[in-house]
Formats: sequence, structure tokens, C-alpha cells
Amino acid sequence: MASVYYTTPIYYVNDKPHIGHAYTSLATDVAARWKRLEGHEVFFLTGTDEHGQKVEKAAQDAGMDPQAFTDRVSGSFRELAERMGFSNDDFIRTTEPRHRRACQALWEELLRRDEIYLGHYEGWYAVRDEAFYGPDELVERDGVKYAPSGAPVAWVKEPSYFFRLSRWQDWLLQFYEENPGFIAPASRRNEVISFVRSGLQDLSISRTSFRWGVPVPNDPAHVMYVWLDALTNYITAAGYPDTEAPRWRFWPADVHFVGKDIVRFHAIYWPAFLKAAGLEPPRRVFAHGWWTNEGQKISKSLGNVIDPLALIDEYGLDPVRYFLLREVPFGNDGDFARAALAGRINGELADTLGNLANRTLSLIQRNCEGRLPATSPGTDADAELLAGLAALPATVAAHLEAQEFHLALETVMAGARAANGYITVQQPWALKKTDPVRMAAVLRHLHSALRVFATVLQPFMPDTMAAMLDQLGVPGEARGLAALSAPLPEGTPLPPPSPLFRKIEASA
Ligand code: ME8
Repeated sequence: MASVYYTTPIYYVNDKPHIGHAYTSLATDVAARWKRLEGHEVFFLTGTDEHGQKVEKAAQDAGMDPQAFTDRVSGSFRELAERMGFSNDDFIRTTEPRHRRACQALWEELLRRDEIYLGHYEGWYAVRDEAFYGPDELVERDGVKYAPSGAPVAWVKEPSYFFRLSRWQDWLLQFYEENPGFIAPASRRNEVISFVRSGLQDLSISRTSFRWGVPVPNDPAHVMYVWLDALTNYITAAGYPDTEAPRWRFWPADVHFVGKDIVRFHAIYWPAFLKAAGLEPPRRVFAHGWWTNEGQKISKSLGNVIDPLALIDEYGLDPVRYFLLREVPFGNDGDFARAALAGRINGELADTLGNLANRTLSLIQRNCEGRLPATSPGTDADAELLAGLAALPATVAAHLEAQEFHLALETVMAGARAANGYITVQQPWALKKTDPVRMAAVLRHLHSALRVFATVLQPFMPDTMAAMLDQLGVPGEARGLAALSAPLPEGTPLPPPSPLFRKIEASA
């Protein structure tokens, strides 16, 4: 089995977590849990991005020392990870000594290879994005210049170290060509390629006008540009600069999960930094889209920021996890609408999956003395249901390999709809008196279907699927994908079922 390395972005600690943070990490969590279910060894990393002008300013605004401030806000991201059930194996903070060491080692390696030189920067900078912009990228409104993201920019003029990014333009284009899966989805790939084709300038990678960052080795007037510092987290956690460290076997990362706004950093600067330092680039950068709230852009000034913890309190963790990955194709922008949330929870989780489980398990409880009926050869309808079930895990796996979370879930829902069609036609409740042998066979097939659905849905809804597998009598050691090929023994006792999902009010 392979080693798999998945990462989330590390989040700025200028403010508390919102739905966007929960979303990126949730997708990464599901991908990681799936790989573990397949039997792979997984390293799943998340954490917080704590340096830079934006965080320093947020600490000043809060009247706090930056370290105390980042300790506090980083704690709220840790809490989010716990409350959302994320299964991360590490949580990195860029203010940790291991990270400062990695950044300085990378810097020295780049310097040694003549990839860094000292110069003078003069140009536009957006603190909100922590990014430099060329004059032709800006728009002007009421005499103020803005970056394409809407962040205001300011003119910066200071001594600066530069990374020889221009050197890597041709290599990058060739790298994208040879690795067509490196940037996904395809629309993002095209965007990146055309940006690189338009010409890369050397990149300013140090600042002298503030102090909150990793000091540049042997030149303490400079702190490292926060994006060089931040991106390095992915190798810090793998043990860099110690390439003999046990965790180094996970590098290169398999997927960096990111939002569409930070593709440029991950797909251009990051592979160039790595290649320039003689390290391997990551295998894939997947950029998801952005959420709006009931059709409106989410922003603090509009007061419509969605707090993921409040959502969980209101609807329960697993329904929220399900909805976020079900509603919108991963990679597209999507709208968070309460009516859509209610539609998915009520129509799919409660009516389609929950109801099927409840009907089947209640009938087994009542009519089969709560014991699992035997498997038996069956009718054409049985064969069709079973063939669909046998193919389902591989289809889900293929979708997840391509980060198509919504299609993975649609595959399971299609299976659940087919099983509902089967129960409606077979009417096991009517067979008790007329043909109890057939009734038992039908209930056993439905049980097999439910076991497949619950097994493959574990990464999406860990707690509820654990409860469903308990009700199905599946022991803990038989919950992996490989165990699906071994049927549970006839006569396995099943506990009395209870509803797995509750319906919610559409207007809540
Ligand atoms: O960018 N919908 O951190 P960050 C979906 N520190 N995703 C959203 C969103 C929305 N409305 N708003 C924000 C950083 N996001 C850097 C990363 S990695 C080496 C450094 C997503 O806290 C956004 O797309 O500003 C991004 O992926 C993530 O939240 C983190 O944003």
C-alpha cells in the first residue's frame, strides 16, 4: 500500500474560522479518510499561517502582542478541526521552531544555488492578499487602486531579496505540459498557463518594513515574504531539512487542496521554489470554488459570514458535512442556501437512505427475530441489485481519485434510490405470510446494500455511519472496503434500529 500525503492551506489567523476554511479542510478530510479505508498509509496536514503584515495588523487592532494573538486565534482553528471531526495527523503553526528552521534551511539552499539575490522592490502590494501585483492587473475606483480580488493596494518601496522566478518560466510550462493532472480542474490550469506564458518576473521574497516573520539568515533587517514562509509548511511537516526523517517518505504531497484564489502561489511559485532547491514538486494542486450565502458574496462588511460551528449546532455535524460536498461540484462556485440544505437532508439523507435503513432493519427485527437472514441465490431483480452494489465502491473510488466528491455521493444516492425501488417492488412486508423464505432473501439483499452504502459513506459522515454499521451488526474490524467481499454470517444478531437522520424545517 502506498503512502499518501494530503494538505489543506494553512489558514491566516487574522480572524476566526468561516465556512471557506471548514470547506477546504472537510474535502481534505474525506479524501484522507477514504485512502485510509482503502488501506493506505496517510499523512493529512492542516494548520495556521501566522506571520505577515495582515496578521501583525490584526494583532495591533486587537491591542495584543502578535504571539499571544496568534496563540489565541490558532486555537480557534484547532477547535474547528476537532468539532468538524477532521482526522488530521498534524497541525502546523508557522511560529513553531521546526518551521523557522525549515524556512531558513530552504532559504540557504536557494542562496547557495544562486536562486536569490539582493535588490530593491518598488511596486504594488495588497496586505489583505499578501500579494504583489503588476500595474496592468489593477483597477481604479474613486482614485483608489484595487487588486483583482478587490483588495486595496499600496505602493511599496524597500530593499528586498528576490527569487529568480523568471528563470523557471520555461521549466514550469514544460512541467505543466508533461503533468496534465498537476493543476485541476482544467479551467484553473488554463488560467495558470496563460499567466506564466505572459512572462514571469523575479519575485520579491523579503520585507523590511515590519518585523513579524521568519528572519532572513544573516540579514536580520529582512523577514521572509509570508508566502515563501507559508508554502514551506508542507515540507516542514514532512521533516525538512532532514530528508532522512521518517515522514519524508510522504513527500511529494499527492494533493494540495486549496481555494481558487491561491492557485497562483501553489501552482507557480511553489513548484519553482522546490525545483530551484533541488526538491520534487507536489503531484497535484486542486482548486475549489467559493461559496456565496443565499446568492450574496460572503464578506465581513455585509455581515453574512457563515460560522461553521453555528451550522453544526443547528443541523448536526454529519448532515452539514454531507451537504457541503454534495451540493456543489468540487471546483465550482456554489451557493449556500438553507432551502437546498433542507432539501438534501430531508430528501436524500432522511427519506432515501435513512428510511431504507429503518424499514429494512425494522422488518428484520420484527419478522426475523432480529437475526441476519442467510444469503441465497435469487431472481433477476436480485442479481441486478447485487451487480450494482458490487460495482459501487470502485465507482466511488474513481470519483474520489479525481476529487469529484459530489459524483461520489451521487453514485451512492443512485444506489440507494435503486434499493428503494427494489423494496417497493418486492414488498417484503407482504411476504411474511405468503413466502417467508423469499421475504428473508429480500431483506438479506437489502441489508447487503445498506452495508455497502454505510461503508463507503464513512469518510463523509463518520459518526452516523458508525451508528448505521452498529445497527447493521458489522463489527469494527469489518468496516474497511476490503471486508465487503466477506459476507456477515447468517444469524448475526442485530440491535433494534433507531432513526439515523432527523428532518429539518426548510425555513429554519
Ligand atoms: O489564503 N468559499 O489563508 P486564508 C470557499 N494563509 N472558500 C473560501 C471562501 C469562500 N467564501 N473564502 C475563503 C490563505 N476561502 C493563506 C494560505 S497556504 C500555504 C497559505 C478559502 O485563511 C480560500 O480559498 O485567507 C483559501 O483556500 C482558504 O479559505 C484559506 O484562506
